[in-house]
Amino acid sequence: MKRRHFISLAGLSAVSACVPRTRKTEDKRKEEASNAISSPISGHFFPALPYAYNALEPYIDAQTMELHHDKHHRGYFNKFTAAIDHTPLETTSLPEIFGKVSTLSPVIRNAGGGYYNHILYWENISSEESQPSARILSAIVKHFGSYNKLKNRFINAAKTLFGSGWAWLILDENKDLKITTTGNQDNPLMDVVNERGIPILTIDVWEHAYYLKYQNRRTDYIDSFWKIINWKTVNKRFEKAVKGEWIG
Ligand code: MN3
Repeated sequence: MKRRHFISLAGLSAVSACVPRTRKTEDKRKEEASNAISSPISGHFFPALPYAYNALEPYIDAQTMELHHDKHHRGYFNKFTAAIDHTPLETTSLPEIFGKVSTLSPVIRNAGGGYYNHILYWENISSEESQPSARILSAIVKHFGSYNKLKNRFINAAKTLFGSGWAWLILDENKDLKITTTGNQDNPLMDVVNERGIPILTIDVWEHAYYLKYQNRRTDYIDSFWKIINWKTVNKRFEKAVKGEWIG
């Protein structure tokens, strides 16, 4: 139940979380499948990367992807499940946890955010070309004026965020699309942030997401990110959000 709930929250489907999007060897598939683990207590699930480490070259390099997924993201998952397993939170859904995170231990906020945010991040980039749906484009024009204005504002938000954190496109409770940023591993589902909403698109601008390839050139990384957005996933998240799947 917990895993099903979480997948629904993340806007993923069981199929898209498991099916590799690029051709790879059977050994590679087996190795990556063995990377996917779940907590036997809470049922929270650490998914394998949905493509090969090098799938996003030259935009994001394989070494960054491997370290980012297998070390950073897995570390957040391990810390989060260690903090909630054998506590009343082991049966609490992620949106419920995030909705009262201000009352919980900082490790829940930091590791829980890191666990959830990275799943969205992997899923909203891809080597496959895709396009915004007509429905999200229409909402983008309504709220931002044009696709290019959304792009410029999102890139600028990510570029100017001071320190480590994330930039987001969200759908708020009034069903308005908004761009927002969060520090550290906070996300828009948390009761500690100023602008809350359902995540539609996100970029990780911690230095570990880009420093090996781009060093201090965060803007170049953000420009590359924009070229590999997986609009199929973003379109799906938008559709779920407009149906009233308001979380938190
Ligand atoms: Mn990261």
